[in-house]
Amino acid sequence: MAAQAGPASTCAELLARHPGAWASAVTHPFLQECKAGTIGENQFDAWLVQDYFFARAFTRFHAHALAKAPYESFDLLLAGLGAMKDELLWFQDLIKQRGLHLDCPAHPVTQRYLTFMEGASKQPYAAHAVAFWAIERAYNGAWGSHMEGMAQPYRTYAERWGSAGFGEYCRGLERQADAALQAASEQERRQAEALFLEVCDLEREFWQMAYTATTFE
Ligand code: HMH
Repeated sequence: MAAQAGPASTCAELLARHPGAWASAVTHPFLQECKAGTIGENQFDAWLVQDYFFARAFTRFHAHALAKAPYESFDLLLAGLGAMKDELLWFQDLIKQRGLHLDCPAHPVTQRYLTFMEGASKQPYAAHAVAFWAIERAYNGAWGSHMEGMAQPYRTYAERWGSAGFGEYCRGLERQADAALQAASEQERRQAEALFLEVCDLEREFWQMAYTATTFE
């Protein structure tokens, strides 16, 4: 694709323009070590608890998106919200099974992600919808591309975001983000591109945070 002046006008164009930023969001030694089965329990547990904090805030971000979305997107977004109920219960069960406590604070990286989502929730819909797609698509890419041959129990966990069904959901999010970008002003598209790049950074930092966790209780 030829480089164009002005901000990207589709999600595919965002991915094509920023391959390095995207790659760093979806590939990390954390994922490779889950695949090999060599990830430390502390590292995995740190990810699990911090991602539960993330998922709680993402549910609010999702609800804010629903509140702004065109009616044509309700079916997709309501199905997604229903799946969040299941996801939050999944986190709670796994945290209990692994004997983890939730009385720790959100890590500064998680906190930055939570603040980012609060801010993005107040942006025009096109930017919010692009951030939403990027967040879900990042996990689909990250877990999905490492899932083949992944050691258990991580393989089962990876299914949550790496499955064909989740991939289909991400394509739905992409379609509705593209529709919003079509209708957006240049200024809004610029905001969308900036949020996309922030998601890439935050995803990379989130993996790194879990990977470098040395103690967790
Ligand atoms: C950090 N990014 C992070 N956690 C998640 N659960 C997702 C994306 C997908 O919802």
